[in-house]
Amino acid sequence: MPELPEEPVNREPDIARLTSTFLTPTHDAYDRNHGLQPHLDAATHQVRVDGAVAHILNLSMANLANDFEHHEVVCALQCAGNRRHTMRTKLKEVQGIDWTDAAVMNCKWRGPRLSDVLERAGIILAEEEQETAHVAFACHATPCQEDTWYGASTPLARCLAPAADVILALHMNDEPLTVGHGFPVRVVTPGIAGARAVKWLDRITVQTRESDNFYMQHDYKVLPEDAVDAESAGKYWHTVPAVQEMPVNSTIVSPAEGATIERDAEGCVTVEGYALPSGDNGPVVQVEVSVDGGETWTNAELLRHDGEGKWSWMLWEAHLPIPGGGARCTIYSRATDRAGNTQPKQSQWNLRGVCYNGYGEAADVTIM
Ligand SMILES: Nc1nc2c(c(=O)[nH]1)N[C@H]1C(S)=C(S)[C@@H](COP(=O)(O)O)O[C@H]1N2
Ligand SMILES: [Mo]
Repeated sequence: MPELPEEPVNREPDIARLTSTFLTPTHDAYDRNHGLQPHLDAATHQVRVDGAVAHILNLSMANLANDFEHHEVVCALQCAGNRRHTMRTKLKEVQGIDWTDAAVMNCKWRGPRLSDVLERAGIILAEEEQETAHVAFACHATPCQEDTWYGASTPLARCLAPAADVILALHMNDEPLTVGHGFPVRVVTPGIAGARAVKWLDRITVQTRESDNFYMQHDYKVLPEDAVDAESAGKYWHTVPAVQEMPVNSTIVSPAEGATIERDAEGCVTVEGYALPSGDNGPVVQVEVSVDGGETWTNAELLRHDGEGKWSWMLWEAHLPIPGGGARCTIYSRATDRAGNTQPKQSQWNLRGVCYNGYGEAADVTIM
């Protein structure tokens, strides 16, 4: 495996700061890297489109900027390991970076639609093949910790559907991409785990199978509960599907776990957080909050913002009457999306700690 000269950049912002704005400013967006960040030259960089296509394309950044209509999408982009800390502390130890709840960003992206680029290349697969084919995305510019390149893939059907809003992003929050977030071009796959949003994109391949990159085949999978170490996980990597769509989720940002808070003049406390829809089932239509261990639930107010849509997160706030005088409580949140998917109290433990979507929780809060 490649040995890197330094550690890749992996960090998440302060959660209260992150949720203080609907659109995440670029400098507050989490960073997740399996290798060092390459500094690419937009003047010479190209994206090759190949595989089962009639015309191989070598697209310069000028081609991507000028030859296709540009499309804008506001979407939540989250690491599949977001909330891993909750899984490992509530359920059982897992392997992976100890992300809390801020490995998620809600940004505005702009660039050509992947479906338009694929249309220009011309797919040459039979209809039955198209149903199971994938579009593989790759970055060969920098080696990773577990592979010599980074890659992922997403089903072709989704990449061809204009409504799925898969784009080759040249802009993030109205500015050219920063180096850290994939300059000069990255894939943005709304509703799908961040691992598939390949940065520093240099190749798009239409193929009948998934990407064979390490991070597609041997990571980012919800392994069964009896996979408890590398050895017992071994037999599952080839049978368990790679994570694509992320589950419905919510988290409590304030009050923080262990906090002591004052009730207001009406004897209420304010609870705040964010919520995420599952896959393409957005937006979130309801967030409920409980201050009595899940016995009774009260609807939170969903805070509306310009630019919101089916792919974006929802910030929410609830004012709840609650006994004071030093009483201790655990506060829960649970979100429901447009398709009726609701968070479970706890979700399945898995070795890599991905896709945790149990109730949002602020434990041990003291109410004065
Ligand atoms: N080339 C490349 N693309 C990548 C990665 C990477 O390590 N290399 N990390 C992936 C993962 S796991 C996530 S969660 C997102 C993180 O995007 P960000 O760094 O812009 O937050 O990028 C994805 N794209
Ligand atoms: Mo990730």
